[in-house]
Amino acid sequence: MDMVEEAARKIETMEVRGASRIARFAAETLMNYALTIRGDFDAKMKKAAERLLNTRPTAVSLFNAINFVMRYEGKTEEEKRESLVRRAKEFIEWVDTAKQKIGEIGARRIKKNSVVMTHCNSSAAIAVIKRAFDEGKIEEVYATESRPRFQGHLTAKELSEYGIKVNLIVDSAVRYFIEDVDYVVVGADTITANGALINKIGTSMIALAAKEARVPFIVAAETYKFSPKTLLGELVVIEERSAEEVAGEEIRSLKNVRIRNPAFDATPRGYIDLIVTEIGAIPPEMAYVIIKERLGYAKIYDEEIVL
Ligand code: RUB
Repeated sequence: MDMVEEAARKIETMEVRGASRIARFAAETLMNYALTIRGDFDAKMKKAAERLLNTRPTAVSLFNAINFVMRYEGKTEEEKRESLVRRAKEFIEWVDTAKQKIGEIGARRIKKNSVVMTHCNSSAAIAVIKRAFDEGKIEEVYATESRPRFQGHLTAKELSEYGIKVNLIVDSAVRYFIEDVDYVVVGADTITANGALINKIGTSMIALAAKEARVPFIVAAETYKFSPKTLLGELVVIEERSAEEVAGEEIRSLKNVRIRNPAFDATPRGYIDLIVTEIGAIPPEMAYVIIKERLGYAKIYDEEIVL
């Protein structure tokens, strides 16, 4: 369990972060753990899966990854192990190929000489930007710093190393610059059955500014970011992280001050022009179809519920 505990802590402390990376890492961890254990396979795997699932609550990619891997089959322990490893590899392959496809499809929606704004650090959004840049369509990018964890710095670094000109701005400067922007492209932690987007805190404010300025708002999201749970009426849990991420002791200890630090927010579907998935660019209204046809929600919930 040491291996699982160590992995869980890496997710909790955000050493491994971003919805896609977390999902891939969880699948990889379950696979490696399955290869090391002997005896009591189902119970040990279930415990490991639960530990990983309880690390961060918002990104449904983690739930989808774990459910995908844990639907292994087999009678003997060896058969189960083989099946689990196969499924984990299949999920990892899904993650890796989806990104490239999203880049290709998303880039087609970007016109020449475009300025793109992005928020936080999304591997899917970056795939679109890089591909559009390869096709000579990107003039420059506005990247928000994304307080309090400054994931925007990672984005600025990655794009800069790729040769893309980046304007790094504070989150509150979004509306100031939105008139200079042709598209907003962001990633997703979860997309609900009714087409709402759950992503890094501040995303919904950017969507508001984009709508006001008539700037297309594009979401880059693999199909494993869609939430089968929301179809059954479950609400997405928004993670609230510690006050220490926001302010130092001097401020935290003030008598009448309470620091709030939600890590994500919800953008209603009316603010979203397009969701670029690996199987096509769709309107948010099609979220239900993705959940039904791609994720097999009935299977997960009726017969094969794992967790
Ligand atoms: C990361 C974040 C990203 C999405 C999508 O939040 O909100 O926009 O996870 O990323 P955190 P990707 O840093 O708190 O994990 O497209 O890479 O899955």
